[in-house]
Amino acid sequence: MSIKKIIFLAALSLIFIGCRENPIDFDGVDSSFLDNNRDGVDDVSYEITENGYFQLIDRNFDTKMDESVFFGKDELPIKSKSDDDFDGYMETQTVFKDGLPEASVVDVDLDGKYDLFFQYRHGVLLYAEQFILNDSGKNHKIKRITFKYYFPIKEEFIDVSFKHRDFHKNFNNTDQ
Ligand SMILES: [Ca+2]
Ligand SMILES: [Ca+2]
Ligand SMILES: [Ca+2]
Repeated sequence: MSIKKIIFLAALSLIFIGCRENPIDFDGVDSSFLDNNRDGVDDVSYEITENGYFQLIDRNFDTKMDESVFFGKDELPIKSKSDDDFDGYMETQTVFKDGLPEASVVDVDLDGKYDLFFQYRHGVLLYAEQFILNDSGKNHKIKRITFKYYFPIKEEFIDVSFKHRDFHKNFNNTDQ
């Protein structure tokens, strides 16, 4: 962890204890760590909530935020939303455990039903699932790809009778 990040986190702790500023104002502080590509435009910002803070990131430097990570008061990430195809819509959600990604879902067409699911082990991608609709409306399939070193090593299809909306419907998606 960089010295700047440590100073920032210390400042953040003070904000939790005392007066709250939202979004955080870094005036008078060296905030170059908010400018990932050093073009003079900040790509990272922070917003404080009752239970922690959001880190908002513009990863492709088009000035539009495309990843929002929520951190608890212990500074560990809890969940994130992201726009991983950079089309302006946040289709991907991830939950974290012990600071590492645990599972992700992607709602490809933004209809409220998850289409892809990713399971991680210790933050490393273990398998991915895609819900495949059957034209008849029942006996759908799940395509599951297993990974090792992020490389696909196994592909299988699993017949399922449940509806598309039930595909990983228990995914942790509570808003702070
Ligand atoms: Ca920048
Ligand atoms: Ca962006
Ligand atoms: Ca998107």
